[in-house]
Amino acid sequence: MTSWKLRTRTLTLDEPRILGIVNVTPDSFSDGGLFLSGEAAVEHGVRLVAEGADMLDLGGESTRPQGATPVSVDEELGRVLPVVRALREQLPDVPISVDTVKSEVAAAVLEAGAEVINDVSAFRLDPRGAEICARAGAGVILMHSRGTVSDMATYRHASYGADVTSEVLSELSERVRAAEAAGIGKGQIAIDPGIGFSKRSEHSLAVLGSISRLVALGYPVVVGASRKRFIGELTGVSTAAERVEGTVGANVMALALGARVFRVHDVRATRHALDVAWAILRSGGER
Ligand code: HH2
Repeated sequence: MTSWKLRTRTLTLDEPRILGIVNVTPDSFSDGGLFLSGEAAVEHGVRLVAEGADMLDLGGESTRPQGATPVSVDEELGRVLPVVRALREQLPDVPISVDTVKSEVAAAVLEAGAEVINDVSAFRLDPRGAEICARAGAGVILMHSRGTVSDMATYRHASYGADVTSEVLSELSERVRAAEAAGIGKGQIAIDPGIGFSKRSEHSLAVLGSISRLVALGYPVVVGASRKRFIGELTGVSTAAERVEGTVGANVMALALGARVFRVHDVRATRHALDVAWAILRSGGER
């Protein structure tokens, strides 16, 4: 898969792509409250693009492991819609993705110019989102998770047999089939193993280590390892915002194993690392 069809354009994937995270939330696990005002969020997005982000992912509802607080449609829209509009104006060439599980939010942000809907439930929690994305021709990220917004990043549903990746693959494939049945084109879909979502560290490591099995499904693979708990556990860094080196290591490995889109908070470090890793991979003739 060398490209990904978004709402009004196509993103080529012949080089690693970085999705910079802009959390317009009071409670996100590593940067909650930092960019809650619209102005701060826009400024942050502009900075991430200057640092090398190819796209921006805006989120108005956290899924934090300590139990996220679900927000209403109005509240979520109040957070993200002004930021989508302002970024469209200031950075018309940068595709905007919105991280939401609500079809009403998806409809409004697509109308306002978003190119991608990033649904951490892969339209499991609100299947109407798939129809809305199909009608708009939007790009979608279908992420593997189990449970609700409040508990999907906890361990409540983190029980797997010996082959974690097979279970993730089969649950994700079911979501891909549902999305395609709703009318979303194959070329519009990217898939994401959902690092840390209903997964203990050993589960996250297992799916990352076998990410080539996701790549083999034929959809672009997105990885969201940024600052997550398994990195804290492996490095002993308890403060999430200080996990940049571990994040870079995870993303470089995921690139080597075939992932092409990297959802990160720390754009500058990731850009430099992925560009160097990619140059090495290409010089060895791998793609
Ligand atoms: N992880 C988070 C949120 N959205 N989307 C995709 N596609 N993949 C991910 O791994 C992913 C995601 C959690 O990270 P963050 O947005 O920083 O935190 P919070 O959910 O607390 O806002």
